Amino acid sequence: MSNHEELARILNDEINAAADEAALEAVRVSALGKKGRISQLMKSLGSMDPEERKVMGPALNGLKNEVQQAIAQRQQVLYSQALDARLETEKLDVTLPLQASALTSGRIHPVSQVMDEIAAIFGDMGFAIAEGPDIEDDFHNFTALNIPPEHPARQMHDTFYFGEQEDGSRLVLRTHTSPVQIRTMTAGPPPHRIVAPGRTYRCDSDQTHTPMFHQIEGLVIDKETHLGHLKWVLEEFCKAFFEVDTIKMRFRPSHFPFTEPSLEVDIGCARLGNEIRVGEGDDWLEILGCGMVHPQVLRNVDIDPEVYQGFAFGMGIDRLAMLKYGIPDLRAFFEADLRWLRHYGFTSLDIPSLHGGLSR
Ligand code: 2NM
Repeated sequence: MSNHEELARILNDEINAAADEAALEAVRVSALGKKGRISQLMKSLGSMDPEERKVMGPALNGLKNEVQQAIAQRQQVLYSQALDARLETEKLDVTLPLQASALTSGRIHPVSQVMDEIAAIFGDMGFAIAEGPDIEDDFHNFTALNIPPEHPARQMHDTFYFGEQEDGSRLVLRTHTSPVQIRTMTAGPPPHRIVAPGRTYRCDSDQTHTPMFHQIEGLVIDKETHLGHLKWVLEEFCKAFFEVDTIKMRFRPSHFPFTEPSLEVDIGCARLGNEIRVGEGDDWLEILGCGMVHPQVLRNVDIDPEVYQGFAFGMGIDRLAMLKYGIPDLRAFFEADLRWLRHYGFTSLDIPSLHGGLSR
Protein backbone atom coordinates (compact mmCIF):
# COMPACT_ATOMS: atom_id res chain seq x y z
CA MET A 1 0.00 0.00 0.00
CA SER A 2 1.34 3.43 -0.89
CA ASN A 3 2.09 6.13 1.61
CA HIS A 4 -0.98 8.19 0.88
CA GLU A 5 -3.36 5.24 0.78
CA GLU A 6 -2.11 4.25 4.21
CA LEU A 7 -2.63 7.85 5.42
CA ALA A 8 -6.14 7.91 3.91
CA ARG A 9 -7.05 4.82 5.94
CA ILE A 10 -5.57 6.17 9.17
CA LEU A 11 -7.28 9.55 8.81
CA ASN A 12 -10.59 7.90 8.03
CA ASP A 13 -10.32 5.87 11.25
CA GLU A 14 -9.38 8.96 13.25
CA ILE A 15 -12.28 10.97 11.82
CA ASN A 16 -14.79 8.27 12.66
CA ALA A 17 -13.31 7.87 16.13
CA ALA A 18 -13.61 11.57 16.94
CA ALA A 19 -16.15 11.68 19.77
CA ASP A 20 -16.97 15.37 19.68
CA GLU A 21 -16.40 18.48 17.62
CA ALA A 22 -13.23 19.42 19.52
CA ALA A 23 -11.64 16.01 18.82
CA LEU A 24 -12.62 16.30 15.17
CA GLU A 25 -11.01 19.72 14.93
CA ALA A 26 -7.79 18.25 16.36
CA VAL A 27 -7.82 15.62 13.59
CA ARG A 28 -8.39 18.28 10.97
CA VAL A 29 -5.45 20.36 12.16
CA SER A 30 -3.19 17.29 12.29
CA ALA A 31 -4.08 16.45 8.67
CA LEU A 32 -4.77 19.71 6.88
CA GLY A 33 -3.16 22.30 9.13
CA LYS A 34 0.07 24.05 8.08
CA LYS A 35 2.23 21.26 9.48
CA GLY A 36 -0.43 18.57 8.98
CA ARG A 37 0.29 15.17 7.48
CA ILE A 38 -1.37 15.88 4.11
CA SER A 39 0.29 19.29 3.91
CA GLN A 40 3.67 17.62 4.52
CA LEU A 41 3.02 15.15 1.67
CA MET A 42 2.01 18.04 -0.61
CA LYS A 43 5.31 19.74 0.15
CA SER A 44 7.19 16.57 -0.94
CA LEU A 45 5.73 16.96 -4.45
CA GLY A 46 8.39 19.58 -5.18
CA SER A 47 11.25 17.06 -4.82
CA MET A 48 9.60 14.37 -7.04
CA ASP A 49 10.52 13.76 -10.64
CA PRO A 50 7.91 14.95 -13.18
CA GLU A 51 6.44 11.49 -13.92
CA GLU A 52 5.89 10.66 -10.25
CA ARG A 53 4.48 14.14 -9.63
CA LYS A 54 1.93 13.65 -12.44
CA VAL A 55 0.54 10.67 -10.55
CA MET A 56 0.97 11.87 -6.97
CA GLY A 57 -0.28 15.43 -7.51
CA PRO A 58 -3.86 14.46 -8.39
CA ALA A 59 -3.78 11.58 -5.89
CA LEU A 60 -2.89 13.90 -3.01
CA ASN A 61 -5.43 16.51 -4.11
CA GLY A 62 -8.03 13.75 -4.18
CA LEU A 63 -6.99 12.65 -0.70
CA LYS A 64 -7.26 16.20 0.57
CA ASN A 65 -10.79 16.57 -0.86
CA GLU A 66 -11.91 13.21 0.52
CA VAL A 67 -10.60 14.03 3.98
CA GLN A 68 -12.25 17.48 3.93
CA GLN A 69 -15.53 15.88 2.94
CA ALA A 70 -15.27 13.15 5.56
CA ILE A 71 -14.60 15.77 8.23
CA ALA A 72 -17.60 17.86 7.12
CA GLN A 73 -19.86 14.81 7.21
CA ARG A 74 -18.60 13.75 10.62
CA GLN A 75 -19.11 17.25 11.88
CA GLN A 76 -22.78 17.14 10.84
CA VAL A 77 -23.21 13.84 12.68
CA LEU A 78 -21.50 15.09 15.83
CA TYR A 79 -23.48 18.32 15.77
CA SER A 80 -26.83 16.60 15.58
CA GLN A 81 -25.76 14.05 18.22
CA ALA A 82 -24.84 16.89 20.57
CA LEU A 83 -28.15 18.63 19.87
CA ASP A 84 -30.10 15.41 20.48
CA ALA A 85 -28.28 14.85 23.75
CA ARG A 86 -29.04 18.40 24.84
CA LEU A 87 -32.69 18.17 23.87
CA GLU A 88 -32.90 14.90 25.79
CA THR A 89 -31.60 16.48 29.01
CA GLU A 90 -33.74 19.58 28.57
CA LYS A 91 -36.91 17.60 28.05
CA LEU A 92 -39.79 19.13 29.98
CA ASP A 93 -43.09 17.48 30.85
CA VAL A 94 -45.46 20.39 31.24
CA THR A 95 -48.15 18.13 32.70
CA LEU A 96 -46.08 17.36 35.84
CA PRO A 97 -47.35 18.86 39.11
CA LEU A 98 -45.24 21.56 40.78
CA GLN A 99 -42.33 20.27 42.81
CA ALA A 100 -41.73 21.58 46.30
CA SER A 101 -39.55 24.61 45.70
CA ALA A 102 -39.16 28.22 46.67
CA LEU A 103 -42.19 28.87 44.48
CA THR A 104 -44.47 26.59 46.46
CA SER A 105 -42.96 26.79 49.95
CA GLY A 106 -42.10 30.52 49.91
CA ARG A 107 -44.74 32.90 51.24
CA ILE A 108 -45.87 36.42 50.37
CA HIS A 109 -45.74 38.75 53.37
CA PRO A 110 -49.20 39.99 54.45
CA VAL A 111 -48.11 43.59 53.80
CA SER A 112 -47.19 42.70 50.20
CA GLN A 113 -50.42 40.76 49.83
CA VAL A 114 -52.53 43.67 51.07
CA MET A 115 -50.64 46.12 48.82
CA ASP A 116 -51.38 43.84 45.84
CA GLU A 117 -55.03 43.56 46.86
CA ILE A 118 -55.40 47.33 47.16
CA ALA A 119 -53.62 47.86 43.82
CA ALA A 120 -56.05 45.36 42.21
CA ILE A 121 -59.09 47.21 43.60
CA PHE A 122 -57.98 50.68 42.52
CA GLY A 123 -56.65 49.30 39.24
CA ASP A 124 -60.12 47.97 38.54
CA MET A 125 -61.53 51.46 39.19
CA GLY A 126 -59.17 52.95 36.59
CA PHE A 127 -56.38 54.24 38.83
CA ALA A 128 -52.76 53.95 37.69
CA ILE A 129 -50.02 52.97 40.16
CA ALA A 130 -47.41 55.69 40.73
CA GLU A 131 -44.10 55.41 42.55
CA GLY A 132 -41.40 57.78 43.73
CA PRO A 133 -38.17 57.89 45.73
CA ASP A 134 -37.97 57.07 49.47
CA ILE A 135 -35.52 59.94 49.93
CA GLU A 136 -37.21 63.25 49.24
CA ASP A 137 -36.45 66.93 49.32
CA ASP A 138 -38.21 69.48 51.46
CA PHE A 139 -40.30 70.82 48.58
CA HIS A 140 -41.95 67.50 47.64
CA ASN A 141 -42.36 66.18 51.19
CA PHE A 142 -43.50 69.42 52.89
CA THR A 143 -43.58 72.76 51.09
CA ALA A 144 -45.63 71.77 48.03
CA LEU A 145 -48.09 70.06 50.38
CA ASN A 146 -48.78 73.34 52.15
CA ILE A 147 -47.02 72.18 55.31
CA PRO A 148 -45.50 75.38 56.79
CA PRO A 149 -41.94 75.51 58.20
CA GLU A 150 -43.15 75.63 61.81
CA HIS A 151 -45.53 72.66 61.41
CA PRO A 152 -44.93 69.92 64.04
CA ALA A 153 -44.58 67.29 61.26
CA ARG A 154 -41.33 68.96 60.28
CA GLN A 155 -39.81 68.67 63.74
CA MET A 156 -36.67 66.65 64.19
CA HIS A 157 -38.43 64.13 66.42
CA ASP A 158 -40.99 63.20 63.73
CA THR A 159 -38.88 63.24 60.58
CA PHE A 160 -35.67 61.44 59.68
CA TYR A 161 -33.43 64.19 58.27
CA PHE A 162 -30.20 63.66 56.35
CA GLY A 163 -27.19 65.91 56.93
CA GLU A 164 -26.99 69.39 55.45
CA GLN A 165 -26.20 69.75 51.77
CA GLU A 166 -23.95 72.48 50.36
CA ASP A 167 -26.88 74.89 50.05
CA GLY A 168 -27.89 74.22 53.67
CA SER A 169 -31.01 72.19 52.77
CA ARG A 170 -31.57 68.69 54.10
CA LEU A 171 -33.11 65.67 52.43
CA VAL A 172 -35.60 63.52 54.37
CA LEU A 173 -36.94 59.99 54.39
CA ARG A 174 -40.43 60.66 53.09
CA THR A 175 -42.94 60.84 55.93
CA HIS A 176 -45.88 59.95 53.66
CA THR A 177 -46.31 58.98 49.99
CA SER A 178 -47.86 62.38 49.15
CA PRO A 179 -44.64 63.55 47.42
CA VAL A 180 -45.49 60.99 44.73
CA GLN A 181 -48.74 62.88 44.15
CA ILE A 182 -46.78 66.13 43.87
CA ARG A 183 -44.43 64.50 41.35
CA THR A 184 -47.40 63.17 39.37
CA MET A 185 -48.99 66.61 39.20
CA THR A 186 -45.77 68.33 38.11
CA ALA A 187 -44.94 65.63 35.53
CA GLY A 188 -47.91 66.27 33.25
CA PRO A 189 -51.26 68.00 32.88
CA PRO A 190 -54.52 66.84 34.52
CA PRO A 191 -56.62 64.73 34.58
CA HIS A 192 -54.81 62.56 37.17
CA ARG A 193 -56.06 59.33 38.66
CA ILE A 194 -53.35 57.49 40.61
CA VAL A 195 -52.60 55.53 43.75
CA ALA A 196 -49.14 55.62 45.29
CA PRO A 197 -48.25 52.66 47.54
CA GLY A 198 -44.91 52.43 49.30
CA ARG A 199 -42.63 52.72 52.30
CA THR A 200 -42.79 55.73 54.58
CA TYR A 201 -40.71 56.71 57.60
CA ARG A 202 -41.30 58.48 60.87
CA CYS A 203 -39.19 58.75 63.96
CA ASP A 204 -41.60 56.73 66.07
CA SER A 205 -41.36 53.29 67.65
CA ASP A 206 -43.71 51.66 70.16
CA GLN A 207 -46.39 48.96 70.40
CA THR A 208 -48.35 50.40 67.48
CA HIS A 209 -45.71 52.32 65.48
CA THR A 210 -42.63 51.22 63.56
CA PRO A 211 -40.09 53.69 62.13
CA MET A 212 -40.75 52.29 58.65
CA PHE A 213 -44.35 51.61 57.67
CA HIS A 214 -46.42 51.35 54.51
CA GLN A 215 -48.97 53.72 53.08
CA ILE A 216 -51.11 54.00 50.05
CA GLU A 217 -52.40 57.36 48.96
CA GLY A 218 -54.72 58.21 46.11
CA LEU A 219 -55.25 61.29 43.99
CA VAL A 220 -57.88 62.30 41.47
CA ILE A 221 -57.70 65.68 39.73
CA ASP A 222 -60.17 66.65 37.02
CA LYS A 223 -62.52 69.51 36.21
CA GLU A 224 -65.60 68.31 38.08
CA THR A 225 -64.28 65.82 40.61
CA HIS A 226 -66.11 66.36 43.91
CA LEU A 227 -66.62 64.98 47.39
CA GLY A 228 -69.38 62.65 46.16
CA HIS A 229 -66.88 60.88 43.92
CA LEU A 230 -64.50 60.57 46.85
CA LYS A 231 -67.14 59.01 49.08
CA TRP A 232 -68.17 56.56 46.36
CA VAL A 233 -64.58 55.52 45.61
CA LEU A 234 -63.83 54.94 49.30
CA GLU A 235 -67.03 53.02 49.90
CA GLU A 236 -66.41 50.76 46.90
CA PHE A 237 -62.85 50.30 48.09
CA CYS A 238 -63.86 49.30 51.62
CA LYS A 239 -66.47 46.79 50.42
CA ALA A 240 -64.03 45.21 47.99
CA PHE A 241 -61.14 45.16 50.46
CA PHE A 242 -63.06 43.67 53.36
CA GLU A 243 -64.96 41.38 50.95
CA VAL A 244 -68.41 42.33 52.26
CA ASP A 245 -71.57 43.43 50.41
CA THR A 246 -72.44 46.33 52.69
CA ILE A 247 -70.39 48.43 55.05
CA LYS A 248 -71.22 51.31 57.38
CA MET A 249 -69.01 54.37 56.93
CA ARG A 250 -68.74 57.60 58.88
CA PHE A 251 -67.02 60.74 57.59
CA ARG A 252 -65.83 63.06 60.35
CA PRO A 253 -64.42 66.57 59.82
CA SER A 254 -60.69 66.76 60.42
CA HIS A 255 -57.70 68.90 59.49
CA PHE A 256 -54.74 68.32 57.15
CA PRO A 257 -52.67 71.15 55.66
CA PHE A 258 -53.00 69.67 52.15
CA THR A 259 -56.79 69.23 51.96
CA GLU A 260 -59.84 71.46 52.50
CA PRO A 261 -62.23 70.21 53.62
CA SER A 262 -60.45 67.35 55.36
CA LEU A 263 -62.18 64.22 56.63
CA GLU A 264 -61.40 61.15 58.66
CA VAL A 265 -63.23 57.97 57.83
CA ASP A 266 -64.45 55.28 60.21
CA ILE A 267 -65.98 51.95 59.28
CA GLY A 268 -68.57 50.05 61.29
CA CYS A 269 -67.23 47.06 63.20
CA ALA A 270 -67.90 44.72 66.09
CA ARG A 271 -65.31 44.24 68.85
CA LEU A 272 -65.44 40.78 70.39
CA GLY A 273 -62.69 40.62 73.00
CA ASN A 274 -59.49 41.01 70.99
CA GLU A 275 -61.21 40.31 67.68
CA ILE A 276 -62.51 43.04 65.38
CA ARG A 277 -65.14 42.16 62.78
CA VAL A 278 -65.69 44.57 59.92
CA GLY A 279 -69.16 44.98 58.42
CA GLU A 280 -71.13 44.16 61.57
CA GLY A 281 -71.71 45.59 65.07
CA ASP A 282 -72.06 49.14 66.45
CA ASP A 283 -68.46 50.17 67.04
CA TRP A 284 -66.34 52.41 64.80
CA LEU A 285 -62.79 52.04 63.57
CA GLU A 286 -60.78 54.83 61.95
CA ILE A 287 -59.14 53.61 58.76
CA LEU A 288 -58.19 56.57 56.58
CA GLY A 289 -57.88 60.30 56.02
CA CYS A 290 -58.98 62.20 52.95
CA GLY A 291 -60.25 65.46 51.55
CA MET A 292 -60.44 67.83 48.60
CA VAL A 293 -56.92 68.86 47.53
CA HIS A 294 -56.16 72.34 48.95
CA PRO A 295 -56.17 75.09 46.30
CA GLN A 296 -52.72 76.18 47.53
CA VAL A 297 -51.36 72.67 46.81
CA LEU A 298 -52.72 72.93 43.26
CA ARG A 299 -51.14 76.37 42.82
CA ASN A 300 -47.82 74.96 44.13
CA VAL A 301 -47.77 72.51 41.21
CA ASP A 302 -49.02 75.06 38.64
CA ILE A 303 -52.54 73.73 38.39
CA ASP A 304 -55.22 76.44 38.23
CA PRO A 305 -57.69 75.78 41.10
CA GLU A 306 -60.28 77.84 39.20
CA VAL A 307 -60.25 75.14 36.50
CA TYR A 308 -59.27 71.94 38.27
CA GLN A 309 -60.15 70.33 41.57
CA GLY A 310 -59.94 66.88 43.04
CA PHE A 311 -59.60 64.65 46.05
CA ALA A 312 -56.84 62.76 47.82
CA PHE A 313 -56.81 60.08 50.50
CA GLY A 314 -54.25 58.14 52.46
CA MET A 315 -54.20 55.04 54.63
CA GLY A 316 -51.80 52.81 56.51
CA ILE A 317 -51.31 49.42 54.92
CA ASP A 318 -49.79 47.67 57.94
CA ARG A 319 -52.82 48.38 60.09
CA LEU A 320 -55.20 47.31 57.31
CA ALA A 321 -53.28 44.03 56.98
CA MET A 322 -53.52 43.40 60.75
CA LEU A 323 -57.22 44.18 60.68
CA LYS A 324 -58.11 42.04 57.67
CA TYR A 325 -56.02 39.02 58.60
CA GLY A 326 -56.38 39.11 62.40
CA ILE A 327 -52.70 39.74 63.09
CA PRO A 328 -52.42 40.92 66.71
CA ASP A 329 -48.83 42.22 66.89
CA LEU A 330 -47.45 44.86 64.53
CA ARG A 331 -43.84 44.14 65.38
CA ALA A 332 -44.06 40.56 64.06
CA PHE A 333 -44.25 42.13 60.58
CA PHE A 334 -40.59 43.03 60.74
CA GLU A 335 -39.12 40.06 62.61
CA ALA A 336 -38.67 37.77 59.57
CA ASP A 337 -39.83 34.75 61.63
CA LEU A 338 -40.41 31.93 59.14
CA ARG A 339 -42.94 30.16 61.35
CA TRP A 340 -44.97 33.38 61.53
CA LEU A 341 -44.70 33.83 57.76
CA ARG A 342 -45.85 30.25 57.11
CA HIS A 343 -48.88 30.94 59.28
CA TYR A 344 -49.84 34.42 58.05
CA GLY A 345 -48.23 34.42 54.58
CA PHE A 346 -49.80 33.82 51.18
CA THR A 347 -48.68 31.60 48.33
CA SER A 348 -47.16 33.32 45.36
CA LEU A 349 -49.60 31.78 42.90
CA ASP A 350 -52.64 33.29 44.66
CA ILE A 351 -52.45 36.60 42.84
CA PRO A 352 -55.15 38.91 44.16
CA SER A 353 -57.68 40.06 41.58
CA LEU A 354 -61.30 41.10 41.75
CA HIS A 355 -62.48 38.38 39.37
CA GLY A 356 -60.33 35.63 40.91
CA GLY A 357 -60.96 36.65 44.52
CA LEU A 358 -58.77 38.94 46.57
CA SER A 359 -57.72 36.59 49.33
CA ARG A 360 -59.15 33.13 48.55
C1 2NM B 1 -53.96 61.84 53.47
C2 2NM B 1 -55.14 62.45 53.83
C3 2NM B 1 -55.65 63.47 53.03
C4 2NM B 1 -53.05 63.67 50.37
C5 2NM B 1 -53.12 64.89 49.74
C6 2NM B 1 -52.24 64.81 48.69
C7 2NM B 1 -51.94 65.86 47.69
F1 2NM B 1 -50.70 65.66 47.18
F2 2NM B 1 -52.77 65.77 46.69
F3 2NM B 1 -52.01 67.05 48.22
N1 2NM B 1 -51.69 63.63 48.73
N2 2NM B 1 -52.19 62.91 49.76
C8 2NM B 1 -53.79 63.23 51.56
C9 2NM B 1 -54.97 63.83 51.89
C10 2NM B 1 -53.28 62.23 52.34
O1 2NM B 1 -53.38 60.83 54.19
C11 2NM B 1 -53.92 60.50 55.44
